Amino acid sequence: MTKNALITGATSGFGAAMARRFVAEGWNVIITGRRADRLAGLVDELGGASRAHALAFDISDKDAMAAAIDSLPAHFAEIDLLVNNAGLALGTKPAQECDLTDWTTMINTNITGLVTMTRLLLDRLIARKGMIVNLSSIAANWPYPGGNVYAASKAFVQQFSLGIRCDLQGTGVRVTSIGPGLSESEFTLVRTGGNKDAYDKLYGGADPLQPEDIAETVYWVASLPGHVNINTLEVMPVSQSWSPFAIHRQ
Ligand code: 8X3
Repeated sequence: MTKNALITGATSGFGAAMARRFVAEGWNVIITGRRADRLAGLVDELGGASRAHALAFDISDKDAMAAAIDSLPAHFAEIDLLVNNAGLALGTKPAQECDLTDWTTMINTNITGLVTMTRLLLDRLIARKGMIVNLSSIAANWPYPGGNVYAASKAFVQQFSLGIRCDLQGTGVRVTSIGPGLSESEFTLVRTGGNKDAYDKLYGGADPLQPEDIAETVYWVASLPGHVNINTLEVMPVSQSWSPFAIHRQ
């Protein structure tokens, strides 16, 4: 029986790469995002309505999300895998210079949107003994300047994943939190407010992770035998590691 994966934030980057990877392996996908035109283009690319179904909504709009899920055609209504990929970072400034609206937007998307989508799909996932893969970040475990609310939101994602694993014990539902490091995608253009120079500088000579690398990781996690649960996983490019603690001296 063909399996269905619902992937949030699938209009670009990790989400679009995951959709391509899962469809290539015979899964059907429900792809979600705000930009309906991009989703429609991806549905076409993935083989049309028999393989992919688009749900366009703003992840901070709970009613729109619930209505979209209720509208799923029978062919896509049973969900074997939820990939909570939608998320964003806004800004790299120190906390004392940050815009509070940016912080609220990150919390609404990275935390509230993710828990809402999870709650809305839990019964369907339990019915299928399915799986949840949440996209966290290395920022969940390793603080860096300017990470502030973004990093904290990703720590929430990681701990929420572990917490719901406890609650779901006995249901057969698997839960994984994946924390990518430096990755080349529109994520950085969003974070820097569209600053292409900052984008080029960040990735220059760094050989960062590509969306296909994370799609491969998610596919691997999802294709392990049903009794195996990867709890948390960090993935970095080889070029990235840690720095010494910062010490401010008088
Ligand atoms: C962001 C990862 O390495 O760009 O989730 O800070 S990194």
